[in-house]
Amino acid sequence: MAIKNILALVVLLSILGVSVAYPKSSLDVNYYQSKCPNATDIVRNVTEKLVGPKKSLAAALLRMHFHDCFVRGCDASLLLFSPNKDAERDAIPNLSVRGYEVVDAAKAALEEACPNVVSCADVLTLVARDAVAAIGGPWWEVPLGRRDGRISRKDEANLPSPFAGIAELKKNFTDKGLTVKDLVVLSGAHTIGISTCGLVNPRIYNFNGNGDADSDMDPSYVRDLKQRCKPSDSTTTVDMDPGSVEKFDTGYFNAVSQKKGLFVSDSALLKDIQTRVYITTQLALGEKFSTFNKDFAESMVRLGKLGVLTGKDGEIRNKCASVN
Ligand code: HEM
Ligand SMILES: *[C@@H]1O[C@H](CO)[C@@H](O)[C@H](O)[C@H]1NC(C)=O
Ligand SMILES: *[C@@H]1O[C@H](CO)[C@@H](O)[C@H](O)[C@H]1NC(C)=O
Ligand SMILES: *[C@@H]1O[C@H](CO)[C@@H](O)[C@H](O)[C@H]1NC(C)=O
Ligand SMILES: CC(=O)N[C@H]1CO[C@H](CO)[C@@H](O)[C@@H]1O
Repeated sequence: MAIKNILALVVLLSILGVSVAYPKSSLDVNYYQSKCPNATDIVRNVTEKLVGPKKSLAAALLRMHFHDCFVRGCDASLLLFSPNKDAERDAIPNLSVRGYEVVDAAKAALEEACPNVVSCADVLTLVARDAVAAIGGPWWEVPLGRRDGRISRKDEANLPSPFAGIAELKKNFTDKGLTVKDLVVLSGAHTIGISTCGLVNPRIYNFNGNGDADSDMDPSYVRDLKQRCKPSDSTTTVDMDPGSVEKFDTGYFNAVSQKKGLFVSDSALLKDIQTRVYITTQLALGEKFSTFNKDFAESMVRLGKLGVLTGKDGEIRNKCASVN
């Protein structure tokens, strides 16, 4: 009877998803301390060396990490290269992803110091953190121990759309286990970086089929954008936080609050009470007392945990562009 009860309990716990004998391995900031004690310093040194003279790479690397994590989890699937052009990096949202060379350089330096130890998924997560810090943005501890995936498929590269409204964005983030606060905080990443005109033009030329711009945009901002983005031009780039594209600050929230958010998905943050209040609160606190840096650090740690492979899952790739 006792044994039967214990068995019933074990069955019940496993139904509830509680693992009895094998606790799920989790990430740990000290994961490489004994395996490769210099790992984090090596990544930071390489990242600083490459991002220092080319600050625009910081935005590219931050976005690369986001795109990796949103598709199949943070497993470096975005870095895999396919000669058939059918991997994640070949999907439309990835066509403008830049900075692969920084990840490759960091990985190469790690392979010199400790071969086959540090995953590309961890390298990319660290590089994104170090790149943000290298331009004076926040710094945070990165839990480590991710392993690399072996699958990367173009048709799975579903990322939130820049034309998405607030309900869709909230759903996209909460479906991943992130919160509405994570949505507004992580959207603050658009305080750095650029976009191509191709994604902006539908919003400033003929948004509703009547030749007008989206009325959620400030008219003077629309005029500025039209100066830079001509209707037939999809490749010229525009700053997402005009005037401070390489500075990690609350400038983006200021722009959004003035109806100068570049995408529908940026303006959308004014259409939900929670996201709007977050923005107005950060602006009221001012640059000095804003909690944005601290909030960003916390949300990045959560983003970096999406769908990670740990323990015996996946592999440690030798080269980030190909499976072993
Ligand atoms: C909320 C949903 C989001 C949407 C719809 C969105 C959309 C976009 C789009 C369309 C671009 C321009 C790409 C191009 O021109 O090809 C962009 C750039 C960028 N995004 Fe997002 N994004 C979102 C969230 C995020 C998050 C969560 C992060 C990071 C934590 C991020 C970081 C960036 C950065 C840094 C850039 C500039 C890239 C560069 O300069 O190369 N975005 N985003
Ligand atoms: C870590 O880096 C330092 C400084 O570059 C070096 O002297 C030391 O040998 C490295 N340690 C290991 C275990 O590789
Ligand atoms: C990182 O760079 C610093 C400063 O240049 C140097 O002192 C340190 O030895 C480097 N660390 C590693 C592990 O390469
Ligand atoms: C976002 O939500 C929309 C609407 O439900 C859905 O069509 C789209 O696939 C979602 N995208 C992501 C990245 O989850
Ligand atoms: C930067 C980068 O590697 N982007 C790739 C995205 O996909 C296109 C199409 O396959 C590649 O040409 C780019 O190299």
